[in-house]
Amino acid sequence: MDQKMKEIVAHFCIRGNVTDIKPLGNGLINTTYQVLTEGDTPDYVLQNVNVAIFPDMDLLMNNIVEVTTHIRKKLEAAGTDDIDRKVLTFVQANDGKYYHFDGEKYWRMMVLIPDTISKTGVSLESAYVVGETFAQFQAMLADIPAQLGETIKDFHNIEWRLQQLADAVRDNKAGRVNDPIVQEILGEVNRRAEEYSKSERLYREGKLPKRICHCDTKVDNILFDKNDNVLCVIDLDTVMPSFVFSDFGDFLRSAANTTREDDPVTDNVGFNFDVFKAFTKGYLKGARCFLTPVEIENLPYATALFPYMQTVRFFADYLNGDTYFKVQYPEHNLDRTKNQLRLLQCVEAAFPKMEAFIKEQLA
Ligand code: GN1
Ligand code: MG
Repeated sequence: MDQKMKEIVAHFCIRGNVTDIKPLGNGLINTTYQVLTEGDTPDYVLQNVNVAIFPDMDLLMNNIVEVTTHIRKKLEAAGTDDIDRKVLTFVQANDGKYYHFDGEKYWRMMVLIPDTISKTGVSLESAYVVGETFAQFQAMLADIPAQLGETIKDFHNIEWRLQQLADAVRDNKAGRVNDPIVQEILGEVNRRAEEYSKSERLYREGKLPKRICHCDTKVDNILFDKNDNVLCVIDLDTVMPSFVFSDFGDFLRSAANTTREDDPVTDNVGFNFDVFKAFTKGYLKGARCFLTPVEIENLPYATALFPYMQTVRFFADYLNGDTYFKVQYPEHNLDRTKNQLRLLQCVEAAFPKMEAFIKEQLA
């Protein structure tokens, strides 16, 4: 066990004797470790937070502590059992803060929820339950008294993402812009720009509200138990005010893709309509009571917006020379871009079907 890591752990108020510290998970932004302790004391999750991406550690941890505390209270009020498995518990450092700065990096610690399963895909049964869970998540946070900040400014603002892409093309930092495939993808992205900026237009016109959302609801960020029940959502860094489209669309982006988001074989990519149906059914069951007609009407748009936004983000990062998302090989972000673009095309082809299904659900 690395001595330096052990010292970092020692700054937090944890219980038990540490026996091992090892890497955990596959996030593209932060770096995560598992901290094992002897005997019956809990194990922990230690994370090195990427402050190049989340620059305000105080705001970030304040949001997270407010959100987890609020959810915990709601679960308690509802008489839910096993609450420690249904909401994350963060651990204070010795100075009372919820993070530790070691002079170079920022660290935070949470209690590890044991016996969980992380997945990259979902079954139809769990898609329904996840839909209901996200509706409940949004409903639970609807009356949070604290004012939450934007941990990443304009995170899911598609106009801003398109601007970043335009800047990346102009700057051509990695010299990748003139490649014919890059030009072809640019054409596909640009001809849709106006159409997909709809959410921001509706917002400016006062027709679309922002609510507290998770904003990173990919399947990997959900913990399941051994019986495929949803326990809780993790990766709370991006919890902030956004359109409900964020959680709905971003979940389907990963769950309804017939392959993983970085599969380089685009023929493997497809839109699993059964997953869409099951998830939407569960989501509407829980969210119908608070969604506005504009929100409901635009759920098919939301399903397409997120593959579109992720195409734009992976693509801009590729053109910038891979400075944001972790890559394993030089063309990784390009492969992710192609994958998400193909998913977008599949989702677009299903628009009439999605609309008909939602109508049927509301009848
Ligand atoms: C990032 O941290 P991770 O891997 O769960 C990203 C999401 C992207 C996702 C794509 C803060 O999430 O927005 O949708 O990768 N998070 C941030 O896999 O940018
Ligand atoms: Mg993650």
